[in-house]
Amino acid sequence: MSDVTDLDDPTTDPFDAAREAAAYLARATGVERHDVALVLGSGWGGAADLLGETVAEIPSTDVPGFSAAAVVGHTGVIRSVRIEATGKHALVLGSRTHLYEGRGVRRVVHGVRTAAAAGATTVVLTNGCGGLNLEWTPGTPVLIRDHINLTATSPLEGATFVDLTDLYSQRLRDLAHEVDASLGEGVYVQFPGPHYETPAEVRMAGVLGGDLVGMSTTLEAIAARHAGLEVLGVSLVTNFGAGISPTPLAHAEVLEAGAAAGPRISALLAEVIKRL
Ligand code: 8IG
Repeated sequence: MSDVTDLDDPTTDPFDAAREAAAYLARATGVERHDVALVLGSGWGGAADLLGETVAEIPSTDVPGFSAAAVVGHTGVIRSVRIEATGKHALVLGSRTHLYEGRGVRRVVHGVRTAAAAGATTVVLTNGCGGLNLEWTPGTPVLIRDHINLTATSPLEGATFVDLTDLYSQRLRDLAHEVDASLGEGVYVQFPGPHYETPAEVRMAGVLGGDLVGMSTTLEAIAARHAGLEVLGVSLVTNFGAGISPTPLAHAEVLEAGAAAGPRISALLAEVIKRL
């Protein structure tokens, strides 16, 4: 019999797969409905610890359609957290599938679609990225105001025309600014990766109107909007984009900057989610 959650099978409906995954999570967590979803990127691993009580932890590989975490510093665990202040339930996706893993765009957005099928109306997409602004030293969180998708692909299939004006909710950005008025905002440019940019490509991103360069988020944001979710995007600038600073990029410095920023971004996430 065919597996309705096999995202590699072109006859699989990815929304059926997401519903299956959501049903699995409801059973495994005992939480019927999750209100908000959080996707944790590079440097954000510990940032969900202040949200509230962890009700359940599920290895993502147990959930239909999910694949193992591929990046050091990302954890392949899905957590159900009860938010202390509101009694709402958050689904915390500790890892994501990146486009550069080559498993297809359906897998990249499966987490977001699963969150929507689980009842979420809001998704907070976080990432670690390179910054073009010299004022954003490594460890600075920045709100995503808009994006430029340079992956040459879309999570949507067929004649699915979705309006992406205000993709990154003004309401949620205002709310984040209530928590931390000093937060900057920027345009996130997604490159396919897995290599970092050349200095010329970083300059190009700037000429195009970009402020942040990374390898995730835009495809998930598009899928989230299509699924009816309100989107908040927050980047942690973990390094200057190539050519912006004279120091070469290393994954170790990415992890270091993330760790140093921990307390600020943890409090930021917790306070924003309390206000949803
Ligand atoms: I962390 O400088 C992190 N992720 N594309 N460029 C791109 N992705 C990143 C970078 C960066 N830093």
